[in-house]
Amino acid sequence: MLTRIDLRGSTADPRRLLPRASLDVAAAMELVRPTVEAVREHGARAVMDANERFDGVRQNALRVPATEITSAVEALDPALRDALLESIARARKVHSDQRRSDHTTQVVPGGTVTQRWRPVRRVGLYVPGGLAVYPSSVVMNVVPAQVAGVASLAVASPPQRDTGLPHPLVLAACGLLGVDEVYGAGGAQAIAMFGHGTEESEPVDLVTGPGNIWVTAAKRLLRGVVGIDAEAGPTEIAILADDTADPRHVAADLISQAEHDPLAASVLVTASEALLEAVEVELATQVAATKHTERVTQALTGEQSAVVLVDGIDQGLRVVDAYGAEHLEIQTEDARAVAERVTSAGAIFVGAWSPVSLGDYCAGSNHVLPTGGCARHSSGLSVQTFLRGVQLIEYSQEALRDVAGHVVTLAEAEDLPAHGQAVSVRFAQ
Ligand code: HSO
Ligand code: ZN
Repeated sequence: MLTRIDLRGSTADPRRLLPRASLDVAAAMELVRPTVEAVREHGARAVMDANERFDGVRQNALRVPATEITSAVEALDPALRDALLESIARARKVHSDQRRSDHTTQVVPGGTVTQRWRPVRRVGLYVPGGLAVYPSSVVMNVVPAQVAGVASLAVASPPQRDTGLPHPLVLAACGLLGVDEVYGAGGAQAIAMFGHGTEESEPVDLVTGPGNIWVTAAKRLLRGVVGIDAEAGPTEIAILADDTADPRHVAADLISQAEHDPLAASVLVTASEALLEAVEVELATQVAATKHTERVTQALTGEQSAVVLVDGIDQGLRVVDAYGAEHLEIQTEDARAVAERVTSAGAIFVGAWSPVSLGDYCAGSNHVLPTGGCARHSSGLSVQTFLRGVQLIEYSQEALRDVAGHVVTLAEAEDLPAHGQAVSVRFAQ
């Protein structure tokens, strides 16, 4: 079912040989530009027009009434309520440990630099609709923002055709988290609403959250007007596995992320032909038995998914580093030691008992992670995403006098003598 890429014996840079879907975000930007412009000019009316066009529902207002959030919480199935509360509690526990404290460095006696961390004031969190419903993404966006101390937080998610409101489970998750500013808005128009603001919603300083290609395109158009966390493309799982891995687990995990989207990527990296054959057998039965067979088959047979055959763990590590997966599972002997050697991945799931779907919901980790190889330079959502660092510089007269000569020398070398003068004037008689 999976395309085979045999890299055994190859010394070439694996990056160009690895599968990856190509998304034409530049073309999408041209298509969403009129929507973004209309929202900038006409505000909420333009958001509602676009919602009507793309989500098929005419709304009277975008903001969800507080009573709707309360009733969504009340209508929650008790088991689902417990599961969401557990997910929230575990995420809070992990994200609380990510908090940063201010730190002052005494550079010299009388000369200090303080690194101060302050939360972004207002953020817009986007929760996608699409093929599934994502209350778990509400948790993953809201918890780090709250832990960081963000004062003002708005959530947007596409309106349902029958109610004009976001999905009840999204509303319920907002209610459980104490979020009361929620909008029924999807796609590019939601991102434009956050970035430009409307008569009913103040513009935000930062937008976070995954979304489809239209959301990504709108984020690119608005970058600069507003801060953007990262571009989250179709989801990806890479599994580095050897003979000790259970083929049933490997197949189930490849399928789990393929279920998100026909464009999702599932990549198995192994030196074991025996494992590869056993996984193929498992895939055949498990794909046939799963609920979303069509979507999963499309994802697994798409150009973005493959089995990559390698010589051993060392080459396997070079391959997974070059790929920079959103999610990487290590299902090998001594998995923790192997995981220690990985340098590029959004999140690493270590050993047989840490599947990606645990991290999607209840590990305590965050599931908003860099895709498309962005793990080579970016991180997943965390408390840090919602903090800004400011440096405070404070020198005494003596401390400045001691270093004045060096400042003047460097300023003159750069042919910026007024820089030097701004120091020496303070000590001129
Ligand atoms: N695997 C997705 C997140 C998710 N899975 C939400 C289920 N619900 C991207 O990390
Ligand atoms: Zn998932």
